[in-house]
Amino acid sequence: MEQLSAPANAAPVDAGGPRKIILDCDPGHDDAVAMLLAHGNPNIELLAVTTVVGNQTLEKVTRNALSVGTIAGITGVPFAAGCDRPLVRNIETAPDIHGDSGMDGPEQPESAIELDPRHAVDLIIELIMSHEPGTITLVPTAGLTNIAMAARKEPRIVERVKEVVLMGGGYHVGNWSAVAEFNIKIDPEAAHIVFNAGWEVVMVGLDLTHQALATPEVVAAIEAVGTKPAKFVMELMEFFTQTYKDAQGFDYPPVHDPCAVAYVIDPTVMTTQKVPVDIELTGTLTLGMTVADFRAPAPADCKTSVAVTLDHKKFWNMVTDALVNIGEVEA
Ligand SMILES: [Ca+2]
Repeated sequence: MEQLSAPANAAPVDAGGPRKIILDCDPGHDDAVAMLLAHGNPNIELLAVTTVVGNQTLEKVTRNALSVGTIAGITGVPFAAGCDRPLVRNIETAPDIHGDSGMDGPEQPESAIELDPRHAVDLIIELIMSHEPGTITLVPTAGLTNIAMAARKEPRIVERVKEVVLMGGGYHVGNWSAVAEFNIKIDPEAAHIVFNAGWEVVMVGLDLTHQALATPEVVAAIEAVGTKPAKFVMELMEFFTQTYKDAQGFDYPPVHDPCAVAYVIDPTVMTTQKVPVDIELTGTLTLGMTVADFRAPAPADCKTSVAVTLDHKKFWNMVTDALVNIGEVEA
C-alpha cells in the first residue's frame, strides 16, 4: 500500500525541498521510531537506510530494519548492511534493553524488501559523491563504525556532507558507563574519527534524549492514530518501557534516535550549543566519554555542537503526525 493520498496533518514542504538524509542505524526500538519519523515526514527524503552492529549483531539489526521498512511501506529506498564489528573493540550488544532479537515485543512480518547487495560503507560514499555537495545529512543512530569507515575510505565525503546529526554521547551523563553512552562506547575509535573529521557534527546525546520520554500521554496519542505502524510503535514502547524500568530505573523510556531525525526536520525542536567535543580513548574509567569543553567562548573554528533542551510536545507531535501520514500499511 502507498501512503494515504491526502495526509490529514501534512506539514508544508519547505521551500528548499525535503532534506536528504542517510539513516545509519541498528534497530533497535528507538531506531524503528526514527525510521518511521523520517519516512512519514514530508520534509525528509530518505536516501538510504544502512545498518551496523550495535544493539544486536549485524544480521539481527539488518533483519529488523527490513521489518520496519516493510511495516512502514518504505519502497524505492535502498537498505544496505555495513560493518559487523567495531573497528578495534570486541562486539558489545544491548539485549537487556532491546531483547534477543534487538527489537523484541511486536511480531515481525516477513520482509517485503530485498537487501541491497552493496556494502553500507560503499553505498554511503556513492550517494554522497553522486549528489550535489552540501545536500546530504548523515543521521547515525548507532555506533559510528560505518561512518568512520566511509570517511577513511573516501575522505572527500567530509566536505560534501551538509552535516552529521548523530544520536550518541552525553556531556553530563552516560548509560553504558558512568560517563559514556552506548553508541560511542561500543566503538570509541570510530567516534573519534567522526568527531574529528572536520565536518559539522551535531551531537544529540543523552542530555537531550532523556527528555524524549514516552509518557502515558505520548503513548495514548500514538494509540489514537490506530494504524498498523502505530500499533507496531505501541508494542515497541511496551517492551521498551519495561526494559528501561528494569535495567535503568526509568519510569518512562527515553526514545533517543528519532530526536536526531527531528532536529533535521526542524532544528527549533531543540536548543543546541556550539562546544568542542572530543572522544576519550585512553581513560581507565572514562573510555568513550564525549568530553565537551564548555569554557567560553567556543573557538571560532569549532565544528561540533551539542543538543541541550527538547521541546517535548513539538517532538512527539512530529512523531504522531508522521504515523498519521504513513497511514494504514498492509504488512
Ligand atoms: Ca540506535
